Amino acid sequence: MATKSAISDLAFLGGPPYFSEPLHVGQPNLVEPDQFRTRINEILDRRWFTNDGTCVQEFEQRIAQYLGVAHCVAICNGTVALEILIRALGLTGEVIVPSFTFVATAHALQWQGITPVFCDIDPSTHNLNPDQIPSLITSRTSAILGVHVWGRPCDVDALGRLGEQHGLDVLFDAAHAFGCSQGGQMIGSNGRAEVFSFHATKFVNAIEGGAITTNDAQLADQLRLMRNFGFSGYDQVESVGTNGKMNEFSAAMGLTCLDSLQTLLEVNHRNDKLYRGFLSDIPGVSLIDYPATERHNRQYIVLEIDADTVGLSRDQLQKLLTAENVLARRYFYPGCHRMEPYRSLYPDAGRSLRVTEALADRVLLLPTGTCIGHDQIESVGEILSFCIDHALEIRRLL
Ligand code: T4K
Repeated sequence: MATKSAISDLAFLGGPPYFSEPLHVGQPNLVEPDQFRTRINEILDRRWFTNDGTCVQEFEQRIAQYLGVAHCVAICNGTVALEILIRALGLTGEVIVPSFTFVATAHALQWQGITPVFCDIDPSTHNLNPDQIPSLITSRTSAILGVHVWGRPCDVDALGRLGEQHGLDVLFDAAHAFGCSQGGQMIGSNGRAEVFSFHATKFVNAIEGGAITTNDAQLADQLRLMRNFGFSGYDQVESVGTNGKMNEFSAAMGLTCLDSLQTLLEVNHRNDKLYRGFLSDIPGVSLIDYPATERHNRQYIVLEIDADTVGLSRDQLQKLLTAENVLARRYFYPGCHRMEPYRSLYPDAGRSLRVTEALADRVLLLPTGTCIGHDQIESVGEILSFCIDHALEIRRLL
């Protein structure tokens, strides 16, 4: 580690990087590698690698139980899970969705010829603003797809009411929200169904993985058929389907993470508290809040940077941190509507997405998880403070 006493010590300005190894946003959590190895050996011995194997079934049961939902259908990743759900619900035409989300949410719709209609968000929750939705509903609208961004719940009641009033399906992208609650109930039972991601970077990871959870038995049956080419038995195909199956090795990783769930929660909450302590006195830098009465995974350390107060833009801060090997990220910059193909297809979308665009310029994520501890978090805080204390001089040199 190299300490900073003058701005020429900053790695961006030629000094040595503070950290010799990069700190990532999203380095996978694996607390008990030996448990994973044991499971892998058992899978190898069983010679059953995919197609609704023992580990996948256990993974589904444990998730359903933990979330208090009737059905969990494991899928190979969150994106394919969204695609399968969208098809199973028979969505068509247009679907209302935030632009402030990972691009997979929009792609899952566009991939199936459905137009994502981007809706602005509430600046205090970063989630869909229900007040903006009625003006976006047309005769082609078939659903509202909410995203629980950072695991903070959408206003599910308001979205549900809008769905009822306008005859629209309501479904949720809960990719960030495993282990989070809404109104005291674990996220997983809202709307027609909810979709989780268990990508390697997620709170609970299955290397690549996803799941759809629902209380609708008929829908769950349909999802199971669709993820397996429509097969209901040997040589028997009921409907068009795809290959969305989760394999046993992924489920083994998922189960191993579920075994460590309590530790993962404690580590993330500890890190969140440490960051709050080390960053609390830095003017212009605020860490987003989580509802105090809800359960939350604290998987993301999300800062909002007020460039005017800080004296440096979010992007300048990101560059300074990256040079020190703190790989801070700008999720979900620049917003789906400013990415292709949406930018070309809907060039005017930004006019009604003012909050999204402003937020996309402010948000910066810092590393957390089991690969980072007290000293590193303190150092990240010190680097940020140092840069902001010297903002004027640094800006002249950038
Ligand atoms: N909906 C929402 C709201 C989502 O956020 C996502 C996924 C989805 C749907 C779709 O679910 P999946 O189909 O992915 O299951 C990452 C993830 O790839 C993506 O899963 C996630 N959201 C998104 C928010 O973040 P990137 O492009 O930022 O990931 P990447 O590869 O840069 O990894 C982040 C950091 O983690 C890197 O600095 C390196 C480190 N890393 C990563 C991997 C994979 C490791 O150290 N080891 C690893 O194995 O998208």
